[in-house]
Amino acid sequence: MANEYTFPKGFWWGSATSATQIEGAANEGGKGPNIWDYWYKKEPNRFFENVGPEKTSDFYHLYKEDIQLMKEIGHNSFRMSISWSRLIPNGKGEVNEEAVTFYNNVINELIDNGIEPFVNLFHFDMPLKLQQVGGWENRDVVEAYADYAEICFRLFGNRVKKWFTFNEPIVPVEGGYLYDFHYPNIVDFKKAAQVAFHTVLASAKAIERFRKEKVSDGKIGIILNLTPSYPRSQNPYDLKASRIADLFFNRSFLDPAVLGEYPEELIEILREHGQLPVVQDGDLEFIKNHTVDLLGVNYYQPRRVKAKEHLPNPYSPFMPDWFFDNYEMPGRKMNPYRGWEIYEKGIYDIMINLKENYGNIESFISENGMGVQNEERFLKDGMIHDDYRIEFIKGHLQWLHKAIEEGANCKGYHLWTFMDNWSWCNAYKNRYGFVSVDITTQKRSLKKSALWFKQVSHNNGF
Ligand code: BGP
Repeated sequence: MANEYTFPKGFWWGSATSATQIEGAANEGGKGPNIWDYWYKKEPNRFFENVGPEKTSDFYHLYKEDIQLMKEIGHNSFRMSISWSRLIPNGKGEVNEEAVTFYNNVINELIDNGIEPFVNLFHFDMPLKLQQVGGWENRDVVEAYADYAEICFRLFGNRVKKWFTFNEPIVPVEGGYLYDFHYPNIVDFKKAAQVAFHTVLASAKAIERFRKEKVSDGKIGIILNLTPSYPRSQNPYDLKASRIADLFFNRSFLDPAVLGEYPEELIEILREHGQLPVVQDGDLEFIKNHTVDLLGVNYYQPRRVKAKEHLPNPYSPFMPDWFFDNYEMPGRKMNPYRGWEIYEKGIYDIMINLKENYGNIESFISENGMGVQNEERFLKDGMIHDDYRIEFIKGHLQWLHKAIEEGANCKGYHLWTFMDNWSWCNAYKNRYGFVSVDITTQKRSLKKSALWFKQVSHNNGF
């Protein structure tokens, strides 16, 4: 049967993961502690059903088996991250040879199986030793990160051709410094702004090191969670609120990473409210000269926004009068198993925005996915029949296809995620994988969506 939707030749089909969420072996192989290991010990009750990151999906031991499954379900590419504290247990200084062997083995195994490794350097997992000196609040950590990045390029850059400096760098800012859902659980806007700025600078520094290393035919990018922001109405207050949401949650990273400049309006707002971070001479020029080659877009749901109504916001200890409120638009389509909105057209809006306002930078969907609680309820004859996930992916791919037809420079689609895994404070609450994992036995089983995706990848469309 001919495809109704065919994607460009060589489209990247695969899935995304992160080290802390899949590797397990948190206290093995010479790994040093990161903030998740530490915070879990300190406050286990912050984690769903008190489950921490020690074991997760045990990719550290089972990677060979997992890579065979990736191959079986048609992956031509796969995103992983390197755990900074596994490679360099203290964050700086000595490199852990066992980690070098592990990542070499994984990278080689992927390549031997025809799967291109996409490697991300930082997915929320600050080495504890560096957090103890202030983490991203401390400018010295920016240099430590650039050194770590350079070590990775040297060790693996002869085989890895797609690199990413950060995954969703806004999340540690929101979680750790505004809304109290990540360690260090600080609520302080000024610090949040400093952390955000240092992350942008760190990304630029890693790009400088990458270009110096001249990783042949390699590209370096960043992965951002872009949440298109839609106002409740065309009333000027709602419009302004939506612009503020966009400036803070999308453009604060997107503009410097791709265009090399912060939006003027964002700087003005920060200045007006006395929240500008400390910036040293030359920093802005440095950022300007080190923009990304490639952009990963994580898209889960849009942001619906209304003007601030001065009501206490139960979700947020951070709520200055000049910010915005989230708006629960009546009639929006919801994922009944996770509670997030499903708005497939958002993916199209993002791509068209990149095409029109960001030089049509080369991009791909680096995460998109549907979390489901108690997914065992869909188990039938030994397989999870996740038809809802197939519909979810299809709906997004249709809009992505339309954007590509209209000229968007999108090169691939990675699902979040390959296999059910541990997720930050939610632990195993929401399942997202193509592959289900029994967390007691570690047995893997393909879900129905995995078999469907295999066809999609094989036919380069559906
Ligand atoms: C993204 C992160 C992933 C993953 C996903 C699902 O923002 O990049 O690491 O956690 O969200 O999150 P959750 O399991 O909390 O629904």
